[in-house]
This record gives sequence, structure tokens and C-alpha cells, in this order.
Amino acid sequence: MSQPTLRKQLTTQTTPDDLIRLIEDIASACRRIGDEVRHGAFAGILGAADSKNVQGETQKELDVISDEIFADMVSSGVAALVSEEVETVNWLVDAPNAGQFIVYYDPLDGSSNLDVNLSVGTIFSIVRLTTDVARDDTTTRIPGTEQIAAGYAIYGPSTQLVVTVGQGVQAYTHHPGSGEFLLTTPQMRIPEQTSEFAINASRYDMWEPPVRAYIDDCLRGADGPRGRKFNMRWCASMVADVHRILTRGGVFLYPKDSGNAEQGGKLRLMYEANPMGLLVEAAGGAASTGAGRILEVAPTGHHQRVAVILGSRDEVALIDDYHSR
Ligand code: AFP
Ligand code: FBP
Repeated sequence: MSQPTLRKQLTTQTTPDDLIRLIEDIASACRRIGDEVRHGAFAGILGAADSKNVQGETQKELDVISDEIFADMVSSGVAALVSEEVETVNWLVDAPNAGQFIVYYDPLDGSSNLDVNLSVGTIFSIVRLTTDVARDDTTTRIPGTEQIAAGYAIYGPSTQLVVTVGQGVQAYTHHPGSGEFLLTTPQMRIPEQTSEFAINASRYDMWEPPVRAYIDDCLRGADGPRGRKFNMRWCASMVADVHRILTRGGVFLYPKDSGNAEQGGKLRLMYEANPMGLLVEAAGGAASTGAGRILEVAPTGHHQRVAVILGSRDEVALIDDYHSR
């Protein structure tokens, strides 16, 4: 094994030691969550909260198990854990190793893919509180520009951890023999141009005119205004879709539409849009709501939802342009 470990690579990037310890905690939690996902069918925990295992025992939902694993294992330097699965902020002020970090996380994203044995993931975002601010829930409404690190684990054919600490994006693959995450892609870069989009096309009738016009134009192929054929992919797992985009380019859209307009979109700002936005920008891409940069959205609450358009830079700029026409 010649590839650097997660710690070695983060050290090379002059990451502060307290942040390395926190990311190592997250890596350990993801390793455990990955094990649970892999053993889910044996334990009978792939389905709904009241699903039963082969012994007929009622099991907890894997989302809940993953949330508990993350909350138990991620503590180094943490001031607060903010989970997509939990209504309130978990302040760790009395913990022996409490510190300045706020960690936002979605413990198991794309969980509708579990029953069908497709890729799911864990997403995280880290902010460092710089001042001695009040420990109340408004403190956690911090815009994405303040993130100092973000990443995700993808539980697919292999378990990979994709991380940015602000200098590029690195992908690490879990090595089952040693248990280590080893650096396998040193610098993920998103090509500026693409001919591939990802969107849930079953919502076509609910889209706003700019999104409909953009997709219509892509589908018109070589004879249309784009002058070329576009390919489509949709995993219904943001982690899997973003991982593909970080690997080979493309754009991902989960726009505001008439079915989710009241909530402001479907995806969560703090647990999905901001961390993925930071990663995509660090890999040379762009992340927009259609009305501005995702990372600059001022949060009104930690469970807030937002429209998401991210991926290849020129294509995101073009979709923004459709929105402003
Ligand atoms: P779940 O975690 O509830 O499966 O949601 C996953 C997700 O938030 C995101 O990962 C996908 O991109 C999106 O939902 C899929 O939404 P559709 O069900 O509309 O395809
Ligand atoms: P590859 O093995 O070359 O990836 O091809 C896979 C496949 O034959 C099927 O598994 C899949 O349903 C189909 O191609 C996807 O095709 P498209 O690229 O048109 O979506």
C-alpha cells in the first residue's frame, strides 16, 4: 500500500491537528455506518422503522442507527452536532473534549436506495466558531461560505471518503485489510463543460419555465440550440450523483418546483447543498440556486430547504442564465 493515509494527506495539506482528529472521527463513524449498510439485509434493517429481522424482531431504521453511530463517534473538538435526523441542535458543551466545531450532517442520504441495494452515503459540513458566541440554535445558522471543511462517504462497490479542507478535493478509498482510508484520487477536478445532466424528470410538469426550457433544449440534441446530444443520469441519491459529477463532470439539478415551492425546494441547505456546494467549488465547479451562489444563502433555520443546481462551471452559468432571461 503506497498511497498516503487520510491523516498523512491532511497533514501534508497543513490541516490543523484538531480538525484532523475531527475528520478521523467522522471517517471512523462512516466506516461503521458502511458496515451496518452492508449487513443490513442480515439484520433486517433495510426497510422502514418497524421492519423485522429474520428472527421476527422489530429493528430500528438504518437512518436512525446511522445517526446514533455518528453522534456517538464524532466528538473531538465538537461544540455542536446538527443532524438532518434530529429536530434540535445537540450541544456538547459539557463533553470532556468539547471544542469549537459545529458539524452538520446527513447520516444516511439516499436511503430510498437501501431496499434496492444501490449507493447511499453520509454527508458532513464543518464550521469553526471563532468567537465565544451564545450556545443557542440561532448560532448554528451560518452560511456555507464559513465552512472550513466538508465531505461525504459513499457506500458503493467500495466505501470512499471524499473531503475538502479548502484546498482541492481528495478521494480516499477504504482498504478492508488495514481499515485505513487511503488516498486514491489526489485532486478531483470537474470539467468546465459537459453533455450530461441529472434531474428527476418525473417532475417535468412541476418545473418552473427556465428549468423546463433548459432540459427541453438539451433533449433537442444536435439539431437544437445546444448543437449536441446530452446524456441523462439520476440515482435518487445525491451522494452518488455528486460523486459521478466530481469524477467525470455533469450537472445536477433539484430545482424549486410547484411540488416543493412552499418549502423552498427539496434538498437541505445545511446538510446537503452547502457541503456539496463547497466540494464542487473546490473541484472547479459551481453551485447555484438559480438566483445566486448556494454558499451565500443566509440560513433562516438549520432544516431549511433550497433549490440546487451544481456541477460543471459553464453549464451551471448557462442554467443561471436561463433563470435570468
Ligand atoms: P432520501 O435520503 O430520503 O432517500 O432522499 C435523498 C435525496 O434527498 C437526495 O439524496 C436525492 O438527490 C433526492 O432526495 C432524490 O429525490 P427524488 O425522490 O425526487 O428522486
Ligand atoms: P456498461 O456496462 O457499459 O456501463 O453498460 C451498462 C448498460 O448496458 C446497462 O447496465 C444499463 O441499463 C445501460 O447500459 C445504461 O444505458 P444508457 O447509457 O443509455 O443509460
